[in-house]
Parts: sequence; structure tokens; C-alpha cells
Amino acid sequence: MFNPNWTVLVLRDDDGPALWETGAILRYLAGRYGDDAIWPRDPLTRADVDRWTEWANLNVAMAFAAPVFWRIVRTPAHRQDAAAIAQAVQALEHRPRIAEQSLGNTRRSQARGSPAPTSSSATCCIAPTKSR
Ligand SMILES: N[C@@H](CCC(=O)N[C@@H](CS)C(=O)NCC(=O)O)C(=O)O
Repeated sequence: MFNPNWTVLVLRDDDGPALWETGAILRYLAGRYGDDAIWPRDPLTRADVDRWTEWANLNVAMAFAAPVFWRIVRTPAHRQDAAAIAQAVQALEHRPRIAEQSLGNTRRSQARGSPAPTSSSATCCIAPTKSR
């Protein structure tokens, strides 16, 4: 058994142990194969990336998986609660805008010469949830 939770993602790199939890896998890949632009070494800059990863897990993934995705994909059509789904979508909708607004501001300040690299591994955590 690679993951005691029986969920994906799971990663085995070379002959290493099985890794699970998306954020841990991304941090491992960034630390092993990435450069400073993906997962910065400077603690404060890294914390700026990490906070978006944590934020996405709690504020986007949790607000999406059970309240929206499971209610549609894991619930037979005749048992789906359209009002509850609509309410959950409404509660979710503003959250990606928070990231877009903040990361957009970061991109604009990068264009003006600021080195803040927030559009890195944290974006990898947010993007899959946003595109579902
Ligand atoms: N917090 C975990 C979530 C893992 C998870 O829920 N994976 C889903 C796919 S996105 C899964 O495997 N679901 C199968 C199931 O629940 O039966 C992570 O970030 O890896």
C-alpha cells in the first residue's frame, strides 16, 4: 500500500519511500529538482509561497471537494441537491479571485523589478483546483 488514505497523489521517486499529500510532493520535487524560482531558499520568500499552498488546501480544496465535487460526481443525479450545490459554488467563487488579485499584483510588481516569486509551486497547488 503506497498511501494509507487510498487517494492520489502518490509519488515514488527512484527507490525512495512513497510520498503522499500534494503539498508535500510538490515541496519534495521543488526541493530536489527545482531552483530558487520554484521554491525559494530564503525563509521569508519561501513562506510567501507556502502560505498560498496552505491557503489553497483550506480555502479552495475543502470548499470544493465535498461541497461541490462529491455532491455532483459521487451523488446519483436523482439525489443531487441543486440548491446546496449552487450555494457551495457561490461560497467558493470569490476565493480564487483572492489569489488572482494578489498573485496578479505580484506579477505586476515583478514586472516593475520586484523579485517576489509567488507564482511558483503554490500556483501548482491552486491551479488544479481552480481548473476542475
Ligand atoms: N489532501 C490530499 C487529498 C487527496 C485526495 O483527496 N485525492 C482525491 C483525488 S483529488 C482522491 O484520490 N480521491 C479518491 C477517493 O476519495 O476515493 C492531497 O492533497 O493529496
